[in-house]
Formats: sequence, structure tokens, C-alpha cells
Amino acid sequence: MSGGLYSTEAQDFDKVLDLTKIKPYGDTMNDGKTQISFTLPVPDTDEAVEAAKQLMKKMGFENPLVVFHKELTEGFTFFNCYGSCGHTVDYTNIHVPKVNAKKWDMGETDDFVRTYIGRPIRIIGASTGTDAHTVGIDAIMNMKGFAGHYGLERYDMFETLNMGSQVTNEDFIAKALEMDADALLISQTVTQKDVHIQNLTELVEMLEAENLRHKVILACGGPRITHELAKELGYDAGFGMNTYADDVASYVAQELYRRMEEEKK
Ligand code: B12
Repeated sequence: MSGGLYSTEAQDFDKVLDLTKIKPYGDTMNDGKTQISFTLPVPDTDEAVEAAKQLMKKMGFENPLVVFHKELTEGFTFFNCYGSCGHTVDYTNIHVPKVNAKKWDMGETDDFVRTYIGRPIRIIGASTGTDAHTVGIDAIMNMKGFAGHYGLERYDMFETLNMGSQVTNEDFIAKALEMDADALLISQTVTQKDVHIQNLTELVEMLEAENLRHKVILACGGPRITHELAKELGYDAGFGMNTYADDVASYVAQELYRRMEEEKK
């Protein structure tokens, strides 16, 4: 037999991974199975379930299934749905901007700073603006660190100050000046209504206004921060999920050294 379901091509379709056309994996390769959840601002009725299915189809999902629905509060229904995604992306043609630094462990970074910079690097960090989340910046800076990676306070060759959360950009800059910081680390977790963009942009503008921007290494981080976004906003580097102190410590040491060498020229 040839063609249709019985062709070799069709038989292999659920086994063969084509990196130029990837789609979600559920039970078998290329089935596109996706789980999606959302809330509709209507009561939990048959019409609401039908509306959820129609919405799934409009989003491009085939065979939409509502597997769970519950009115969370009067007039708002939560849905958990499955569907098959018909779209694919070319994985071989994806290029993500990344922080340009070799990742070292704590000992390697300390050795490098001792040998090539010759003094401790001064770093100040905070979760700024209205953001109350401290766990991210603590994971990077606190002595005990995060997931088995010691924080910057543990490094011999870093002098650090973690200002905590809800620090205004004014106070942050004032403290950075007072300690003559080499690097400024900003953590942003809340991204609702792009509040992080406004806050991060304001800091850059304030540093520029005071003619300080080029004198410091400016890096930001958070679960929804990417290096690409950070660069767009005028930062030197951006760090997202699963970052450890090692990443930012190696980067700051290498970047400071690069700038010191540049100044000598
Ligand atoms: C704990 C928590 C809180 C605690 C925070 C306690 C504290 N002391 O930090 C409390 C209860 C106070 C809280 C409050 C709120 N929260 Co909250 N919170 C969380 C929660 C559950 C975990 C966050 C966390 O600690 N992650 C663990 C750390 C280690 O991960 P991380 O922050 O991503 O950090 C890593 C990287 O991103 C990176 N990194 C982070 N910062 C930096 C900085 C630098 C320089 C570098 C290099 C790297 C780096 O390194 C870290 C280690 O790998 C998340 C949901 C979730 N599961 O993620 C919601 C969450 C972040 N909160 C959320 C919200 C909305 C709020 C509130 C606004 C709720 C409200 N309406 O009141 C308030 C915030 C009010 C305010 N003014 O900010 C939303 C944010 C949605 C959004 N995108 O904006 C989330 C995602 C929950 C949700 N699904 O809705 N929250």
C-alpha cells in the first residue's frame, strides 16, 4: 500500500523528530497536545464551556477538550483544557542573545579577581520600585545562596550590599554612590502592566541624568527578564530563571576586567 495513513511517511510521523518543525509533545511525537488554562468572566454554564472550546479553536487548537471547569467567584469561571496545536516552529533557526561571559565557579572567580583586578569588587543589589519580592535577589546575594550555589556575600573578592525590597531608585543610586559600587544588580519579579519596564527604565534615565550610567556595570534579573530585554532597556546584562551567583559573579569580574583593559588603551 502507498499514500495516506499507510505510507512509511505517515507511519513514522509520530516517531520522527524534525527540528525544523517542532510542536508540543503529549503521548507521541508531533501530536501537538497542549494543556491550557484560563478564566472567562461568565458564570459556569454549558454556554461557558462551549465558549471556552470555541476560543481554543480560534487560538489554533484542534479537538479542544474542556477537562475541568469551576466558578471561582460569582461570574468568573476557570477552565483547564486540552487541544492539539497545529502550528510548528523551526528550532534550527532560533538565535537567542546571551550574556557574553565564561561561567566560573566561586573559587575560579575569586582567583581571577585577586590576580587580574587586584581588589574586591563592590556590588550593590536590591529589588527596586514597588516590588516586594526578595527571594530572587537573596538567592543571588545572600551568603547561603540558592540550590547549592553560594551567594555573592560568600565570595572573598566581592564586597556586597543587599538592600532588600521596595527600594526606591533614588535610595538605590544614593547608596551605590556612597559605597562607590562597581556593579548594580536590580531584581524585578512583578511584571503586571509592565511595571518592571517603567521602573527599570527610570533607573537608567536617572543614572544617565547624573552622568553615572557608563561608570557602573548595570545588570537586572528576574523570572521574566531576558538578556535581550535588558539590553533593550539600556542595561549591560539580564539574567532570567535558574540563574545562580556563579553566572553573575563571572560576568561582573570579566566585564570589569574588560573595561579596565579598555581604559589602558
Ligand atoms: C513568594 C512570592 C511572594 C511573596 C514574596 C516574599 C518575599 N520575601 O520575596 C509575597 C507573598 C510577599 C508575594 C507578594 C506578591 N506577589 Co508574589 N509570588 C511569590 C512566588 C510564589 C514565588 C517567588 C519566588 O520567591 N521565587 C523563587 C526565586 C528564587 O525565583 P526568582 O525570583 O525567579 O529568582 C531567580 C531568577 O529569576 C534570578 N533573579 C531574580 N532576581 C535577580 C536579580 C539579578 C541581578 C540576577 C542576576 C538574577 C535574578 O535568580 C533567582 C535564582 O535563580 C511567585 C510565584 C512563583 N511560583 O514563582 C509569586 C508571584 C511572583 N507573585 C505575584 C504577585 C502578583 C504578587 C503580588 C502583586 C500579589 C498581590 N496582588 O498582592 C504581591 C506583590 C506586591 C508587591 N508590591 O510586589 C505574581 C507575579 C505576576 C507578574 N508576572 O507580575 C506571581 C508570579 C504569582 C502569580 N502566578 O500570579 N509574592
